[in-house]
Amino acid sequence: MKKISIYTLWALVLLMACSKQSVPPPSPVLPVPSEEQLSWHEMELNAFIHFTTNTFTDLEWGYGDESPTVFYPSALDANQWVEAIKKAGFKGLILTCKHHDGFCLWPSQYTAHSMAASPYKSGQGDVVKEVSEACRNHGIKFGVYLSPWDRNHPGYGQPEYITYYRNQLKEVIDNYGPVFELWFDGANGGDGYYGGANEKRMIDRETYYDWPTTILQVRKMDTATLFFSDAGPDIRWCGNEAGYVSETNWNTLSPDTLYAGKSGVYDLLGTGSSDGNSWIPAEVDVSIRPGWFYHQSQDSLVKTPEQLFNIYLQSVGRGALLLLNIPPDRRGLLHENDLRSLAGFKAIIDNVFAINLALNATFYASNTRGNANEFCPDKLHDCNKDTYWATDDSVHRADLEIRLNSPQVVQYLVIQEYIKLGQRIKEFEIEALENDRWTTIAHGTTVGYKRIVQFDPVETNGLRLKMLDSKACPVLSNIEIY
Ligand code: FUL
Repeated sequence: MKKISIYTLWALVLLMACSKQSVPPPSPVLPVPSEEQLSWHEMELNAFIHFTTNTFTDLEWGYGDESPTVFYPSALDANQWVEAIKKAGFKGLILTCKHHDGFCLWPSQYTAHSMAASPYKSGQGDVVKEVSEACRNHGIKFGVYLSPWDRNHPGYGQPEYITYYRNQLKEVIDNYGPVFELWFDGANGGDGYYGGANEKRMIDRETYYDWPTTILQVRKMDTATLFFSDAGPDIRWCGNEAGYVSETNWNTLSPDTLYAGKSGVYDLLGTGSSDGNSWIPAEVDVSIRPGWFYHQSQDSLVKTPEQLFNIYLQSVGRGALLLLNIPPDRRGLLHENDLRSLAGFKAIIDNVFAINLALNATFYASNTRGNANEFCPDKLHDCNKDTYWATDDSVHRADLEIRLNSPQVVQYLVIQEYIKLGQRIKEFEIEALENDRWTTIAHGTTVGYKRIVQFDPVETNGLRLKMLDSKACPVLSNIEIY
């Protein structure tokens, strides 16, 4: 028999070690999010600020004939807004620089219907500047709502208005950018002042704005800006203004299918579609008050911290981003009642998610990709969003068992897919170990960026996440237990 030399043996050992390290990562399930969309997902909580002449006229939709002189906040303090939302855990702020009434919160060179004609700071004021600077100073990302519908502009409905709108977009981005998100409202066309015409003007929503050209214009100025509209292209509306996204929430959607069926648009916006050809995640916009603008009559109707937490679970907890509107009052300040609710909301979040029991738990997986260390279940509680557990390609059903050191009362399981490689999970179940028996305590469908599953409190020393169906091998980056 031929002898194996020490060198050959050494080479074999090396080869085995290398092959162990070289288990290939899962191929992405397309489409996947862009870098900007990934950062947007991680923001989770953003604030919406509705503020304009409506605040002073007690309206929700100004007709467009409001005198700029009505806009007169007595104690406007953008730092107060930004400090409050930052303290409550928000990462971005989107300001209504112009709502449907057409009044501009900055001194636009393209219209007289702006701050420059208001008594605020004797016509020298610039709310967009104040807010964008406060955001930058406090590390909050600044976003812009610029209503496509303009009930003041005489040219609305004609091509000249599109030029006006694009000029204003450029003006706002040039002067106050960077802008992380541009919010294009779907409410469009109807009656209005229109420079004194006082008539009804309807537009063809599909063609009038020529959005692709506008979007290209902005992309040339800032490649990082994300576009929100009903159908994207970067962020979609969740289909309602009540504070929730569908329990089944795919980040994927084929925009051209959205209006094809005529019915079910709102449902489709809520669910997305598992076979969608674009990554267009859902944003849940909802107001802390019944109205989008401040009305004194609604001071007692501010949502409670508990209601806000519920909204959080049905938006962020279902893989969407929550855009919570908090409208400043006539002083130009966030009202005390709203501040109280925000602080209470934050306190609930801090309290519920205070101690992550998964950190010291032991994880077991029914399958680990290539038995490789880099894909092992320990990656699920290593506090590193760039590592993940994955199964072999052929495995689309898998179980994760999480053993706690001692019995604990638990009520929430947080699951995060590693969405850089696409959204995969279609259905899952959660079991708890009670008196040595596994009992099903929750059932769900999609996961996505984040899924917070709330169940009846149960005392247990073990949970099992059963992934029942997945588009491809499951790839999870994080698990938390509270
Ligand atoms: C709607 C608008 O008509 C409301 O006034 C508000 O701005 C809300 C966020 O979007 O479509």
